[in-house]
Amino acid sequence: MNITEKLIKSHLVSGEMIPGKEIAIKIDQTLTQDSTGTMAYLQFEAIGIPRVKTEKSVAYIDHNTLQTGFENADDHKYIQTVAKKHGIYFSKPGNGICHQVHLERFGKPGKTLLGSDSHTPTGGGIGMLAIGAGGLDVAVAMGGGAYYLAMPRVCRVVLTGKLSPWVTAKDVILEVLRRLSVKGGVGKVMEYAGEGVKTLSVPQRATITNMGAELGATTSVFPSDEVTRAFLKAQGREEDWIELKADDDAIYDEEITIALDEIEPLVACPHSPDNIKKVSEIKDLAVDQVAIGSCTNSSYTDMMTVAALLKGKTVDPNVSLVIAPGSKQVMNMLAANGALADIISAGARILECGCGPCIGMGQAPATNAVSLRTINRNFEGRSGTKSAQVYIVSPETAVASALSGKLTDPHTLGEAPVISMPEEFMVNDNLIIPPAPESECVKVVRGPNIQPFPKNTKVPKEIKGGALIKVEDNITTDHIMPSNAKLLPFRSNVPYLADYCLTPCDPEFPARAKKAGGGFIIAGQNYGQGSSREHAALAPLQLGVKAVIAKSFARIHMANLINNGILPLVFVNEWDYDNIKIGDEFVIKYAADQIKGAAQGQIVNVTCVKTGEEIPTRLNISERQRDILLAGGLLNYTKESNE
Ligand code: MIC
Ligand code: SF4
Repeated sequence: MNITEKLIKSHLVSGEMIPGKEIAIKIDQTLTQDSTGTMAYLQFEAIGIPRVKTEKSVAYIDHNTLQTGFENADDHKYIQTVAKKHGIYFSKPGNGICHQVHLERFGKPGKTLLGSDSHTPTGGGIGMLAIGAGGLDVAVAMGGGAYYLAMPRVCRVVLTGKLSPWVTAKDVILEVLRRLSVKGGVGKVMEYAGEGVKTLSVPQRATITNMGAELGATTSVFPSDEVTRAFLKAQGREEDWIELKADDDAIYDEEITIALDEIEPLVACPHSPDNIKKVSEIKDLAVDQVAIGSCTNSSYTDMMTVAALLKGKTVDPNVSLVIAPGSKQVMNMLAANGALADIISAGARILECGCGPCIGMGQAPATNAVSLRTINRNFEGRSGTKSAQVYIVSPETAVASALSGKLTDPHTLGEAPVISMPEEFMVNDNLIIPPAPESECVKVVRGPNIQPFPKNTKVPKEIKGGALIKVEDNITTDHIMPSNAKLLPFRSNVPYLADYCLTPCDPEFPARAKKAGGGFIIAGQNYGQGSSREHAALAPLQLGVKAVIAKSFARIHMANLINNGILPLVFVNEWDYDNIKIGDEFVIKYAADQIKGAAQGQIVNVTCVKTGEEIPTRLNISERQRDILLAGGLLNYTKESNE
């Protein structure tokens, strides 16, 4: 067996391990972050299980730590108290980005991790089966329920040779994205193998598995070997290590080979992580801002490299360099060994350990500005400035460019510094609060920002509505439910957020949807790529959206739609997409029967009210998902099953 099969087999609860078929796996660990966490815990409370049944569940506060008003602080209080009551560890604001901290302090090779954040696969860097999901799926997993997914195909990514100086793990994953695109990983686990693996440290591996999310992959995984062991040992948790490797005769569904020594510094150009060029190809691109950090590139070794490159130099006068170390552990170590002073002296602006600019929480670039970032997604507008041009680069390229004022290949800096992994990390978990031993005495604090979330009802006889909006290919959840410093504080207030739903595509959409009393969204390929935010399903639900008809869907978003009782219909004939106009009225007759038939592979017909013509669609669902849709969502379904 390959590693993926081993991990799945040891956690399999039901289903057959045949690619594409639905399987259910037991979840050992969960993580949430604040922006998806409030909803996940409200849903967990609605399920009504008193204490989590996982081995370890952790609630992180990392996305919105600006606290520009009471809203956010209220959310944090709610999460802290709800976590304490229900058996969940709480990582306080300032302790760092969930994926970085989880890797450092909690992740264990051989375990499963379900996180309400699309970059949860970061844990694959230490041999976990780490998957991103919607908040409701995580809530169910916290309650001891299995996680359902389509058995992935496994793509073996053979790494040969070793990276040349100045070439980084970021360039490796950008090369994979160049080859496979943002749709290239859909339905797959990317399993890394080959002699190149042992040349990569855990943080490098984690950079690669983190950005597997940008391929649309279910997850990515590395073997757990001596490198993993050394990392865990340095974190004071060698006992958490187990070896994990593929059998010699393991079979894979696909294979690609990446020669590490042939890769050059790469850059993802606006506005997609797969729009890849060589750094050396782009000449004279003046840079206004450089942001180093995010869950992809904020490890101790990343930051030490940055410090070594900045030491004794000065940031270009036209560049604002902002740096957010990924965790308190990293920041603490940089402070203790003097590297932080080198960074500060060079003129960098130090931000709190958290997501920050990556999710548009501050540091929005100027109009038309060029911003180089070490983040993982550069979707239009995500930085907080629609006209900004965001390029994704490695920390090395980021520093070289911050010093010169234009996009610069780091080779120009001379000899590359050699940064080794520390033998001991500074371990101090004083920002992690364990849960209360007894739940009864803890009172959950709910401020006024905690609003009820929309709930769906059983599927009606007929589903009727008009085409409310028509959008193109690769629409991201940042389009569907934008996130920025103004909106992030309202993640526990769906009625408020709904007024911003899909506004980057069409500012009139929320008003139109409300006026019509709901309807249908018409979309192109890969609809809902990017974040796991369930709000991209909840806000449409709030506006009365009953179905999305698209050419294809991204995995997590499709699951979120189903979990909230919204039909994700796929056009059988792509030309039907071309013919639909905003305002066209549709009806899905005998909705329940058609949904039942869809689980058997039958077509779902959407009838055009005016012409009577039928648009054939598919609803690619399992029998369980059929029952979820019939019940009007996972929450109703879970309650019904518990009755
Ligand atoms: C992101 O990178 O887009 C986020 C913000 O971390 C999201 C979660 C969210 O929308 O809150 C993700 O990746 O799932
Ligand atoms: Fe945070 Fe950015 Fe990572 Fe999302 S991608 S978890 S916003 S750092």
